[in-house]
Amino acid sequence: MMNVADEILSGLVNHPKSLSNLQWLHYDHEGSLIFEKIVLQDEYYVARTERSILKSNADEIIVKTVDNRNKRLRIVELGAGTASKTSILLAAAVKHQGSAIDYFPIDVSSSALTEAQSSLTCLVPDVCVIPQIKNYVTDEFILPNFDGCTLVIYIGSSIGNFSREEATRILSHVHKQLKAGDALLLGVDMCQDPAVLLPAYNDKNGVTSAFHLNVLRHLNREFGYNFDLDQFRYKVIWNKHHSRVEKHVESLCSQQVKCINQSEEHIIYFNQGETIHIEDSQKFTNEQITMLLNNAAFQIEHIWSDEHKWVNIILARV
Ligand code: AVJ
Repeated sequence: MMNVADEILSGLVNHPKSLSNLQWLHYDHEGSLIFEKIVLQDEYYVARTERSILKSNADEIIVKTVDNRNKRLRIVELGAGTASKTSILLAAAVKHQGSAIDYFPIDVSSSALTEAQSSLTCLVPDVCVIPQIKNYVTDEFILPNFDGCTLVIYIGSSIGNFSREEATRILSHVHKQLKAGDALLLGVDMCQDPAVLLPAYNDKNGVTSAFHLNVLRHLNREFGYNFDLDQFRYKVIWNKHHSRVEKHVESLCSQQVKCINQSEEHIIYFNQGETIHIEDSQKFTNEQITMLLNNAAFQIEHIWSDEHKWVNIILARV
């Protein structure tokens, strides 16, 4: 297995250049803060829509998840961030169970988890928060034994940031840790008009642009690169064939970027207009998402959606 610095370098010397398999590079402290601003942008319908589906259906989601009233529930969340949407489900779970519940948020950003913990303490005091700072793609998360129902929450359509193989691997790994009766709650963004999709990833305030350019800043700070952020710009493309929004960072001129790592020096050459493919947001059809879940041995039990069918929240069973 390559180490992280080598993976980054190889992504940058490849043609075409791509870091889209290193999603977590977006979520340093700064990036996590910018992401919290993205979800407030008018154009970014994904978070807003998902929140409203959760608000309208939280009780039903919990009732359907815990099919047996005598069973206790615990909730695990992949890529929990600040858990602001999850608080809706946690409140419904506490109400349903009538006692405190354990919540295990997993995220690469320790600052986001700290924020999650302190805001939940105020919002839903009957939740016992047990955070794990982890990259759920590369690291195994281990759960203590539990004689009840485990619900793994994976919302925000983050599954869309991964290739099909990786997405299957992530879901299969979740499946391996669950037992009969446990469930997965998956939030996915569905296929729709590029006229809605493109602005969602290119807001007029430039927040999404800043989010992606911040990856270069992260590389400068942590991995010894010297990207000049003024010489790059953010570019978004709708790839119809793959049904995904592709996010790129484009070089504004022909230039060289240096990387000094463990006293070795590397030079990355950019042509004018050359891009680094930095992130994908896959948009799913019903068939695609069903297949993805089935490939990871999950069965769809129920789907909640919004009036436009933009976002689906899927309860899937082991
Ligand atoms: C992390 C999946 C919620 O792809 O929609 C938002 C990340 N990137 N704007 C998405 C993102 C640019 C986001 N999710």
